[in-house]
Amino acid sequence: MSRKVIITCAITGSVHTPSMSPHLPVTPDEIARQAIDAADAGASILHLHARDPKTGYPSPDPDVFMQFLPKIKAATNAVINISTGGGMNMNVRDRIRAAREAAPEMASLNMGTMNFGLFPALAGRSDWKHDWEPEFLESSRDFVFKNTFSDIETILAELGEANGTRFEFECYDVGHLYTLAHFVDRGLIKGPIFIQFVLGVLGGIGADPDNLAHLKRTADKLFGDQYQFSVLGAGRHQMPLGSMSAAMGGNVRVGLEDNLYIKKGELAPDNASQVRKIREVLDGLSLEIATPDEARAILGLKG
Ligand code: KMH
Ligand code: ZN
Repeated sequence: MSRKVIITCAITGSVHTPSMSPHLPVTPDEIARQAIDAADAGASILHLHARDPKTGYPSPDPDVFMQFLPKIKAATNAVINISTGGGMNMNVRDRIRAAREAAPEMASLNMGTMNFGLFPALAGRSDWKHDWEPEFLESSRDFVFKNTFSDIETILAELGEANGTRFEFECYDVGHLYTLAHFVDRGLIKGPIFIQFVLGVLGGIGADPDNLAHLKRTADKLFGDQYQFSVLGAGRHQMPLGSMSAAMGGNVRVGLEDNLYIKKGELAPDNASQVRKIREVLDGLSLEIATPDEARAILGLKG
């Protein structure tokens, strides 16, 4: 099979707040609708968080996930990827509840503890403005995203070993690749390994081409041909670094979790618009996209 590019779309996340964009999906129906449209546009993996249906506050509640997961599964063949990163005010037990219960083909696994800077609020853009947002953004100044070695072990055991879920290993810095290699050495992680290089989060590696090249060189050294990579560039770095990933032999993640814009100064009307935009780039590079089943084969998913 010639190389196919896997597009992941991260639909809502837990970083952006509803007032930042009226197009950020918040209710279960909105999340389902935008996820289905993103899959129809060519995303083969859907990375999913949940939000409180009334306030838009990030939620770990499996019951909320169950209000949109069945709809997405009924309407698409996309790979479901449930976040275990959760959100700022969740502990790791909360963060893994939904993925434990839903036993998806894929879940995220964040490979280290770090300071995690959220993005500044752009106030006054929508009716979805809620009282919790100013405090949420203020407290993010001291947000330590906790992913200890034992947290990682717990997720590998309770999701991976117990349920056959495989992982999007989110690596925000070079050291996270060495942590990943440590778990591979211990036999707790087996290939094919799917690494999401995350660039441009404040507290992680900066978003520039040289850093991406360094991450890839390091992963080549540590994992040889046992891995696939994808790139998530935060904010305005999404499309440039995604395009660079594709040109370097990698895959791409887009979605409103990572960037609210479709181009400078213009909010993305939905997630599907970002999928279509990266598809145009891939087309221009004569690269084909992977279907969900092709993504399953490439990443060794349980299907
Ligand atoms: N929000 C992204 C920078 C997760 O859900 O596990 C990383 C992320 C974390 O997607
Ligand atoms: Zn996420």
